[in-house]
Amino acid sequence: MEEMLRSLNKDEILEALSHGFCHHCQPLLHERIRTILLKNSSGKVNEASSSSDENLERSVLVNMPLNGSASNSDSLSRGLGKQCDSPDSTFSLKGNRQSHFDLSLNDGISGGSSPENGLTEEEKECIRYSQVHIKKDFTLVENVNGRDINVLQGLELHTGVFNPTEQKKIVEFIYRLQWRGKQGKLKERTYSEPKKWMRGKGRVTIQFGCCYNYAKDKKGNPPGIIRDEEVDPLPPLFKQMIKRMVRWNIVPSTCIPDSCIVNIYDQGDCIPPHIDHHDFVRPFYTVSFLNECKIVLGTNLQILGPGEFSGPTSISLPVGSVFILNGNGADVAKHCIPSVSSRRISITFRKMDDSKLPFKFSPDPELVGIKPLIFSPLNKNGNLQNQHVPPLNGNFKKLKLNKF
Ligand SMILES: O=C(O)CCC(=O)C(=O)O
Repeated sequence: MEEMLRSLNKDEILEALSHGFCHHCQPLLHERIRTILLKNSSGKVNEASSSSDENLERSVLVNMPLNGSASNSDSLSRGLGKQCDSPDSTFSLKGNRQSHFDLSLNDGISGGSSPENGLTEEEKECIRYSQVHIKKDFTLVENVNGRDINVLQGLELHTGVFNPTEQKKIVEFIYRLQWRGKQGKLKERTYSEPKKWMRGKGRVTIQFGCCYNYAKDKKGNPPGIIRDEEVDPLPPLFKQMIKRMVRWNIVPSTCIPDSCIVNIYDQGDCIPPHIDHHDFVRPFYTVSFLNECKIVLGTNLQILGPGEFSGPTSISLPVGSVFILNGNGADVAKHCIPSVSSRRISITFRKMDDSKLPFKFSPDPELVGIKPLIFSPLNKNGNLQNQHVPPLNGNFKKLKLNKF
């Protein structure tokens, strides 16, 4: 038995031991095993394994290598050989500790972080960014108030933004949050789970930055942001995700999110048809994890039964992708997630309207002034370059990466 366990990696052991456990017990078991493994490997509990508030924060106050610049393959093909300028090369590096929950931009790149591959962090970030694929041409023409319009105008799907290694870190972190919510270690309005466990019952939600009411609550508060309720602030890992999305030109620097909702959908869970409340400005952004699922869209969505919704069109949301809702796609079309066939997690990041900020809210300085990567039209000799797509396994040393 011991021999057999030794032959498995950590994830396989976790999977084998927790298979069949309910969604309450699985994160708890994961957490316990991880703590034992960390204890064994370091002789004492690693800071990332502790579940105290302070250590949870500390474990994610980590140094994300942001001193680089990149382009996705389209802009690289327009601009490869051009200099990449990083206007915020010194942006907000906090602490030096490496952590289990660090998002490192070179994760998953062939050759990993070994120094022999000869790539700088900037070059690795270029490669990662070049792997992001963007789709913006969603079309569904519907007649609205007597006019034919594209009700999906404004939607964008960016795939490959968070790679499998990063997804795993983020999901593990979310399980830890879920566990802490269950233990009553998060603020009361941060964590909520549906009372009844049946198909179409809803989903677990974890809110950061503001308390959002989906429907009139028992105190009579209307739907929207409840300004006098407090929830926990955005965790550092989620801020790292936001920084990446801004740097990679996914999130405009004019609309940097200051709140988010984590949705944990167990099998059968759903979110009914809705248009997001205007207490949040547009655009807003949904990142998907664990399992691909379809988001159903249209001006007229049908409720067929518990968790069963239908509509004129749907878009598949791959894991690691960022789906942007803006324009008609956010405000004319409704959207919903019908009952999922297997567990899925999403994080929807949103910026609050200034006039709806919670009374005790103060902007997070780490999220102020993040700048997107910029590609200047010159190569290292000051000449314009030929346009070509970067060789992903090729020599990125050709790229001259300037820092301010
Ligand atoms: O889970 C998703 O992809 C959608 C979430 C959503 O629509 C919401 O939180 O309002």
